[in-house]
Amino acid sequence: MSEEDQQHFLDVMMGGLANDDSSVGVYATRPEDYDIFSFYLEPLIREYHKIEGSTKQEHDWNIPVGEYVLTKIDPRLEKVSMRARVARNVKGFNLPPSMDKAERIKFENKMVEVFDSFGIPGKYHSLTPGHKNFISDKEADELRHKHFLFNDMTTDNHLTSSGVASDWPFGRGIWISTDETKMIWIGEEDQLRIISIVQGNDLGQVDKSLHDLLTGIEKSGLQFAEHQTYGVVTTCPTNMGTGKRQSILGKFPNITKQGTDEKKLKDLARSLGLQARGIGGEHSNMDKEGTADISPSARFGVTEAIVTKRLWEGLIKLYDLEKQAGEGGERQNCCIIQ
Ligand code: CIR
Repeated sequence: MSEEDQQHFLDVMMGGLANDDSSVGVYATRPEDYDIFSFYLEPLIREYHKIEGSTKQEHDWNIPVGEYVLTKIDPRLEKVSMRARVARNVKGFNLPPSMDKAERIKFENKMVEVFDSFGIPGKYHSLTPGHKNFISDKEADELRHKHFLFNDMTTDNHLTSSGVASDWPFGRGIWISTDETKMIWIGEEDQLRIISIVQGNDLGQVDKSLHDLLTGIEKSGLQFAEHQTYGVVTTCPTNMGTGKRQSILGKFPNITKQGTDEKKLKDLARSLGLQARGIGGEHSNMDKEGTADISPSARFGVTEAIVTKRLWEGLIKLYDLEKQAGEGGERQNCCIIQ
């Protein structure tokens, strides 16, 4: 390996080297890292997404509306916060860990041109000091309170040590549709996080909303970075493939013993191919009601449609375990994790 590549490899590993609590511990700094360092990243990607043998990423947005309806699991799940997002990075730009301040600002301005012309009514809010759409700290906090805007990235050691959070808050912001169901993050872990949040009970509705937004952006002519095997290129290898993460915010007071035993829910979720996070995202805590963000872990080797199906099937099992835990279910739960 050339000296330059050795330096890049160190950059890729930095998040893990600096944080003992890393679960993955790497962030790609440029799309080509996935080829240059494939000796390391390929096994990691296949292990995380549980891929045996060789698989090439396929896409399929054919997701039924009216089928994955949460009230079928429990009639009380009438109004649930459902979220789906895809991570995207744009061809011709470095990935966020190795962007410099000028590149971050250039990228943000390129996106503002897209927002001005892509035809979905909404507004861009910038965190970049001096930007024409700049919002104050107070306004930013209000957007965080509504769970729209991402947190101050400098509070996350994984993001600071890897360079993802560098130059904060330059080149960062959020576009929000007028009806507040669609949003686009600029300059977080990926250059773009394209998101839909719907309060309701039909998982297919949130997919439809997200796909409409994604298609709108694609029509603007932006070309996303794509890998011939791994699908969409993302900063964290856990998002390679579809880049799609689909979740609901659910309450699991019985499993978590009123939020005091998060680990129990995380372990159960893992055994079902799901991930349970706190409501503030990766590495955040759950509340006293055991409110957790539940999503399928795999994004590579599955299509967008399969991600939704896996969430649905996992939720059926998880809510059943929650019910059992409420019925003094230590007995039943004893046999789930083997
Ligand atoms: C870790 O290794 O724990 C962090 N780098 C985060 C890994 C999970 N992926 C993510 O947030 N996209």
